[in-house]
Amino acid sequence: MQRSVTSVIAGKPASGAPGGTLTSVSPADLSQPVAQVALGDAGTFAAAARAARAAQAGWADVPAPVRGRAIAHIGRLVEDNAQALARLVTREIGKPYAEALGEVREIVDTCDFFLGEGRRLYGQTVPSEMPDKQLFTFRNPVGVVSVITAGNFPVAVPSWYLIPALLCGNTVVWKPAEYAAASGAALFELITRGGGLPDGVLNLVLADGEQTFAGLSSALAEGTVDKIGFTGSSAAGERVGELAGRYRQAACLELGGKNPMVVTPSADLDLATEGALFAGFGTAGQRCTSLGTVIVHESVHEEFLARFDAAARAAAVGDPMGGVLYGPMLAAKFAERFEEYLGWIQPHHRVLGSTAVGRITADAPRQGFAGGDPGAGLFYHPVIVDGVREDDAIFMQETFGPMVGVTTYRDLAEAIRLGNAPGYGLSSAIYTRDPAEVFAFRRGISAGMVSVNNSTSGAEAHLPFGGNGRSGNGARQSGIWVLDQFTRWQSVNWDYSGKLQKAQMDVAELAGDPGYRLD
Ligand code: UN1
Repeated sequence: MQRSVTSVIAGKPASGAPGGTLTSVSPADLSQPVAQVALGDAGTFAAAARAARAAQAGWADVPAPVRGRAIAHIGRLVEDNAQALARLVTREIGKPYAEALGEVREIVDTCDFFLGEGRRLYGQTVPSEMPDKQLFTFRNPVGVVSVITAGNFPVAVPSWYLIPALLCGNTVVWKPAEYAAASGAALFELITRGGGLPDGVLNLVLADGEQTFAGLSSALAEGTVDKIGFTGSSAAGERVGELAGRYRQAACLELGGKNPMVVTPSADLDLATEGALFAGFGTAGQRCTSLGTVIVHESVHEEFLARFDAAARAAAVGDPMGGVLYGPMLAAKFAERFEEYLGWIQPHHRVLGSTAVGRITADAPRQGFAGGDPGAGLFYHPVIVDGVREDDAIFMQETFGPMVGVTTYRDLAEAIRLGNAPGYGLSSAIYTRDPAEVFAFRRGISAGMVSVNNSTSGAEAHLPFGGNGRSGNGARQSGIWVLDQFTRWQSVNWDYSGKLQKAQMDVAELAGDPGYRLD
């Protein structure tokens, strides 16, 4: 079945396609269209921001517990449509079905967390330094939030923004990845219908990156966007952050990663191998939390490498509707970029993990490929690149795709230094049985997220999620922490003494006896 999807502004599907049309195709079989996408342009984005602005005051007036109930209904509707949504995600971006179901689960988890927040959204009562005066804090919605998301998690990661932003009383313009437009449009329907959202509270813009940037620029100039949430590449995020800064805004940036995994001499090597396999090659290495480089102690390097190689060779790659470790690349542009990363392999590297390097085809087959003709889709061999050095591009840059570098270390300080060297700071992992190593690693690693004896990927939906350095600007999503992204604190002081009491000046001081000493 082929769908038609378009932008939706103030509850109305946009007519025409000022940004052109595209056909989203299944990356597992490029001959299978998934959706016809009518793209908007900068004007579409700006119009959506105006609609969101017009709806914002009304939405903020809806009591927070009522908004929380809307989130509850959204969660139930997503749950009741979980299989259909997961199937669509698998068809559109090639994520294995079991993972797609997990992704949908992450939306439900997010709704479960925030439905109760509608009855909290706590402020504080704070004592005053003067009598007959009381201090308070309130959380106010920021206003209009513009959310721009990637397509590797086409529904879960958007929900991390949309659900708390709406709960807090903001209205939203959401621009999903255009190559995952059908999944985005499906989530949009589930949220607006499930929540019974008034028109304009959530608006959908389907557009390419440049038109979105232009539309965002003009919306900021018009004053119709108050907050930006962006998940995508570090390069694009830097542009968005710079633009936001011109309007005195701090965007919530969730960018790339070069996530290290340290394997120490005391590590359970079977567990570390399993973790590295899932972290490096799950989702075809296309998570921002995917494993970048294994930093393994030189004493266990050969043994770990042999196990990791064997596990990668044995892993099922193929049809994402089957029980595979990974399927195809998300879309053609990711396959093209991955080919560039493969070009970074150098003669000093030892390449392992599969029967060939590059695209899986009849001429470069993968032993045990799980599916029909691999050439029909964008399937790539897993690549383990041993012997990466600090000045290698493969060591320094994110290589979005099924590629993992391996290097060695002598002492933990060196492992931590290597883990931090690329300058990202999203996720990290250490495999060890030594608690002292766990805490030294936690303290030294620059990452926002640390896994102990676990994969770099697969964070739970209610812990702070986000990174430092090239991975972001320190913003955190998820759980209670994201509330600071979508609300602004307002402090109130209320003096009912009937006179002007001046802070810091009209404050009583009790006279103590500072000279007193015990005998
Ligand atoms: C991403 O790739 O942008 O922690 C998000 C994880 C997932 C989310 C990844 N829960 O791997």
